Amino acid sequence: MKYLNILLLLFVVSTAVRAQSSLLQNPYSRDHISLNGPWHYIADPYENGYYNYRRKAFDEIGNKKGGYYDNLKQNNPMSLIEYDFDHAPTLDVPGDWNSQVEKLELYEGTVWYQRAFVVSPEKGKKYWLYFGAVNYEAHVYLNGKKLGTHKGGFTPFQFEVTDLLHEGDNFIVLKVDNARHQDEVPTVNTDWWNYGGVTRDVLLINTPDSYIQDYQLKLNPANNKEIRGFVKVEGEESEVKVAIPELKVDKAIAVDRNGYASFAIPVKKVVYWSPENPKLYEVQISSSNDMVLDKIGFRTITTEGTDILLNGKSVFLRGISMHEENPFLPGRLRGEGDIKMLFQWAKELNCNFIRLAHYPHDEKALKLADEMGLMVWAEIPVYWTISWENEATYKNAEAQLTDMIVRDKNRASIMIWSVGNETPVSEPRMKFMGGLADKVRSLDDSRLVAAALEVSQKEGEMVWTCDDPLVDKIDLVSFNEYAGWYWLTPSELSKIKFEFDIDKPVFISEFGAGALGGFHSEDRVRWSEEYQEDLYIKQIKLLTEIKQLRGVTPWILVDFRSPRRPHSVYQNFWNRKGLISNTGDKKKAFFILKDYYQKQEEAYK
Ligand code: GCB
Repeated sequence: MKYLNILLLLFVVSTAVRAQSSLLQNPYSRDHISLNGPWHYIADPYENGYYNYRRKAFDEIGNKKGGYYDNLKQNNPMSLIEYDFDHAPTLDVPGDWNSQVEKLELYEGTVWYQRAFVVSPEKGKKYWLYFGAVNYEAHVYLNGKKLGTHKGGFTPFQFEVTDLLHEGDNFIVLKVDNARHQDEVPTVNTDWWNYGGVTRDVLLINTPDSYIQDYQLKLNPANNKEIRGFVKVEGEESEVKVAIPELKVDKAIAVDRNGYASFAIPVKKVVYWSPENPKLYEVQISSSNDMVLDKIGFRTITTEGTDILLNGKSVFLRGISMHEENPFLPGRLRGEGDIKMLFQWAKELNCNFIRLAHYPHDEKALKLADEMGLMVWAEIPVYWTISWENEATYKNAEAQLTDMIVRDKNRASIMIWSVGNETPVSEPRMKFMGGLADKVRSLDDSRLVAAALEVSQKEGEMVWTCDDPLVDKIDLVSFNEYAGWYWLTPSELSKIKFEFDIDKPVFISEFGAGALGGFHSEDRVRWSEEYQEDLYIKQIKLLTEIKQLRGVTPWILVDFRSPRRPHSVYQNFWNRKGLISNTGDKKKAFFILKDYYQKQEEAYK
């Protein structure tokens, strides 16, 4: 009997929560209203709004008077309601809470968000609540009803809400929890601030009842005179159309039983996307009653021996790593203007490539990279020591990887999917990371697969290499090395060399040194701009000796906040490896790298 009750309870709980629907491709091109702006919030470190005093979730016991998601109002002066969203302060969405409210700077735990909105839902349409990203775990309620939960702080999720919207007044309540846990992705230990909150846009999207759910257009990696792809529709449709007016493509394609229309369209004169000419074509995808517009670039990226070939031509990736953080807030980037600021700095540095570390950045960043001509390394937060043997952790990482690829697969700028950063070699980790690399290949054959691995010393010599067995499964010998900072000093760099005996392009995904902007020292002592400058000079010398080297993304464009960096004189909870300080000033090393990149640009013309 007891088991039956538990089973029944499980049934009630699971049917009460809606399944998340497959992500709508290109949400911004759909008819939508923005739910950005001020949301009321209540910080709830004890999760009072979720559990009763016996620590039972109100959700599960069906108690309608406890959960904050009921958003009760005190209409009667005698009633006892111990929260009140309408009089609670507000947080801006998008935005993390740490940078908006001083008291929440170091807070990790639950914050409730609430906002009201008015709609007039139209018959015959479907409605979707879309979240660009919420860090880390979100429980979502509309008009008091639970839509579901989502884990992962950097990927989008959505719920269909057609039959839950009211004519007129509606309200959304979110429970957002950014507590760190060992078995999550990322895990408890990182070198960045754990910014919590609704950090990206919230949209209420509507589509026709039968609608275009997803699509992809790309060059056939083996034939650059053919555009391949698919359109996926939901609902009764027998045909879809793909049009690229500038290429005179206008093709009707039959939809199969599963809603897929696959195509291979020959094209004659395509102008290929490249950093020098980031050509994007307007693409129209339409069904009998739906239409989505996009701007898509066409290019191939492959490797041949130690070369990386963009549209068949050898390139050198003049890159820089960056976090999704605005040093002036300081906090998560809050919009296109913020993203543009970072990308323009990268352009000033003569970059043609950016590493969006260590997690998927805002989808708007990828659109901007497409437009600005910056090639991209995109990554998931499989960082340092993940719980390699936990099946649920793997599933979580794989889901984040899949969502990133599904979201961004039409962005020509993305050249490389990275499955993780500095993960320690072991059998279980090999299985985990190898599984992720296989997953990428099963989802996308038009990009390279990589990971930021670690450097290794050859026995008894001052010779360094990367002997991580994961190299066999990926396309680059890509690794981080902190010679001159965590080991050796800049002046000792002349004693070492790098050697690689594998026929793949070598890519250095990180090197760097910390410098406090404005701190100068003729003796080039640690934390001075001169130390960092010297390290860049010596590193570049070392790099030029690696004949297989095809790119670098030094660490990092701008100083960023990190709880791992408490030194009160030099750090003050900032990682100081930025080439630009947290006040936006360029440090001396910026100009060393800029100069090197200018030369590399000439060399690869
Ligand atoms: C690394 C990590 C990066 C850190 C950096 C550092 O290897 O990949 O996330 O911030 O080193 O500054 O130590």
